[in-house]
Amino acid sequence: MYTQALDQLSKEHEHTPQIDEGELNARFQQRIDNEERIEPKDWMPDAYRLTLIRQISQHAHSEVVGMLPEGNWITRAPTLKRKAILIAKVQDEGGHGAYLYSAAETLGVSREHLIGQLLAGSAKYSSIFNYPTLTWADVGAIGWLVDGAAIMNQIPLCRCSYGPYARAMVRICKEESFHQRQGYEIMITLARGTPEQKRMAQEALNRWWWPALMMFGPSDADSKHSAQSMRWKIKRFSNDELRQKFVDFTVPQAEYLGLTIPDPDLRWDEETQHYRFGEINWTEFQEVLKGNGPCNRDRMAARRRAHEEGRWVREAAQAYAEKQRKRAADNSLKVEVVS
Ligand code: FAQ
Repeated sequence: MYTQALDQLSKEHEHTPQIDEGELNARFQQRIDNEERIEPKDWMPDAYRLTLIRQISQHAHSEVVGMLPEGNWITRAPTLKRKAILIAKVQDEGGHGAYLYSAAETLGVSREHLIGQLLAGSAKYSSIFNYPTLTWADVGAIGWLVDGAAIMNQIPLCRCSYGPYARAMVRICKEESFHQRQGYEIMITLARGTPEQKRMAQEALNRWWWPALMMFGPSDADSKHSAQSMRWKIKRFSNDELRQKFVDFTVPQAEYLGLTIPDPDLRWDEETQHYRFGEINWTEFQEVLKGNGPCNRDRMAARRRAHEEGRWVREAAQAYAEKQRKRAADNSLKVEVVS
């Protein structure tokens, strides 16, 4: 489908080699400012391409590594219905990874290369997936808070300037929205259950609240990519803006559950009409990014093992595709000979 993309700037570039890089950059920025979508075959600055490859591949890795914390509970889900829902959710996350790797491939990088970077430990994925799921309530808290934070960050990505990424996000956001509701429904059930179930829900909120706020990335003052990504309309809101929206949206939900957000500094500010919240532990965030979170090593070991165990499936699929290709080639030869 991408081969049909309009290719105005590239064509102009081909036929009028006198257009210099500065002029191409200016025209590119003009297209962005006019809210035009950039498509794979369009001319784009190298830095724009690299920024997208970085962000989309980190996003894809996050979806795939993100299958692990909840996958841990599939065999122990409390009922058959919960198990079926959880299997479907975890499978959706794998699907999101697949669309996102495809979106990254439209920028001229192979999926094998990106997955190789993840397995070699040189690629980032979201900090949130380096925390453990100790009880069933963590599955509820992940759906409510982690998918909730993911939606807050990803709805604006549906308007990202790069077409394939924006289009992938539309379906992903619909599915994340279902995930968020199923998580909140688990939390409602636990919060209205026995005192022990309510305690489990509170403890899960205590564990996931701060890591969920960290998902939005460093504060605006420390976010090295935000300014440029916002000029290119890859990002539509800054990290702090989205984090604030998430807090404003989620605090009333916690109140409805009768649970307490683990932040003594949290308070409603009449003047700004926003919740004020305490200082995030940025040292913990940096440590998780460096690979020193509670589960970084386990997550990487699990991905590497899964990659090795899936090798025969990839090889079998390739061998089958090759067989089909040969058969199609032989058949078209026979048709030529007969005619
Ligand atoms: N964890 O300058 P910025 C999900 C890195 S999907 C790890 O602010 P940027 C679904 C950042 O990459 C969750 N690294 O960067 C699900 C950069 O590193 P680099 C993932 C982080 O790109 C739910 C450096 O710090 N979502 O949850 C984090 O402008 C449930 C400087 O940061 C996405 O990926 C972090 N939290 O903004 C699945 C959404 N934050 O490359 C299963 C798309 C920052 O310089 C179960 N991505 N870093 O080495 C984005 O919106 C952006 O990339 C941000 C970061 C907002 C994450």
